[in-house]
Amino acid sequence: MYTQSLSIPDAAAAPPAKSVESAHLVQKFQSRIDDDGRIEPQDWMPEAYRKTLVRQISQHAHSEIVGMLPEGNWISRAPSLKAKAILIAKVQDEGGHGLYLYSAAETLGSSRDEMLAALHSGKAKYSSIFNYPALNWADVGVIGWLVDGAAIMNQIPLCRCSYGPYARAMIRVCKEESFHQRQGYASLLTLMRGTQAQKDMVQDAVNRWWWKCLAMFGPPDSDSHHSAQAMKWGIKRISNDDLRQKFIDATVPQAEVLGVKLPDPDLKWNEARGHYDFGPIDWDEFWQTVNGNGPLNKERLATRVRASEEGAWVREAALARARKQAHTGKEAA
Ligand code: BYC
Repeated sequence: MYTQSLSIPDAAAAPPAKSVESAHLVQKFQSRIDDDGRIEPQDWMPEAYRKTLVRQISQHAHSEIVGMLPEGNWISRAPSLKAKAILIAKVQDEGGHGLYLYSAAETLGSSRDEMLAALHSGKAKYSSIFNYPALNWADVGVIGWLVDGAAIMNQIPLCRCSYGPYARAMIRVCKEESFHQRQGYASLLTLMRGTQAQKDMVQDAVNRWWWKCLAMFGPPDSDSHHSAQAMKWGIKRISNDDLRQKFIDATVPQAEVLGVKLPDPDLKWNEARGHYDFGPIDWDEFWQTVNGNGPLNKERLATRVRASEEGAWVREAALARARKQAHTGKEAA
């Protein structure tokens, strides 16, 4: 799907950056974006555009594979065989999203090894939300409903991102995320039809995840240092604050149907704005978590590093087999 990466000229063959980034090329590039065209891997692009995309797409890929961990912990404890099968499929989907996204980032000339090394060393970011624990079975449903729900809200506009491979990868990711969101909601509906203890468990999970999901959309627009340029380049189509508001507006009626209370005393419909007003988000806590000091940052990273080390022999074996096949293929030809 992403073999175009192979046709990217290598650095040695490319003319010096300064002469390449001439006004003419920049103007042609920007006009294509302004006309809602797509930039493809073999097209000329400013170095800063390429770097921004590698940063965002690799962070996104890391979020998918770190995002497998909180739910993955519940596979062995799922309350029924059916619930276990659904959860395994969902966690596997997230791994698949990571693969599409690493592949999309590779078309920009960044290798998967480099991207994973940045994750493992703690240099690269991934979504803040995955540094919180999934404490009970209701958390698994709430992650589907709210975390995947927030993810879709943020990712639907990325299907129109100016960079072709990212936009195309997002189409499939969004279809699968929508399914995840619905299965999470369905699982919560089941619990809400159960005993008082089950209802309390759902409410407790919603109380713990709600504010963290609102922070997933990123800092307020006034503090979002990448937004203006990302919007100009057609990477971001809707701002952090506008997406957050859309998510809240869409989620309040879902919470009413479910029968849970969203933990915000300031949450109320504002007729004049045509939106729900909501209370202040704890941005100090968000930045603490983003900067490595959330409840589970160290544990999540250690788990990924261990998985990578323990899987090294599989990668080595696959490479040895590929080399052997290439060699035998050559002899046969
Ligand atoms: N967590 O200038 P801003 C999923 C960082 S996967 C951590 O607004 P930008 C799922 C930001 O990186 C969900 N860091 O940045 C998976 C920047 O720092 P750097 C992941 C965050 O890029 C499995 C700084 O704050 N989705 O849902 O314009 C199971 C300033 O921010 C966060 C994506 O990755 C955060 N929440 O906007 C279930 C979507 N927010 O890089 C579910 C693609 C901000 O300068 N990414 N930061 O050091 C995006 O749309 C954008 O990158 C963001 C941030 C909206 C996240």
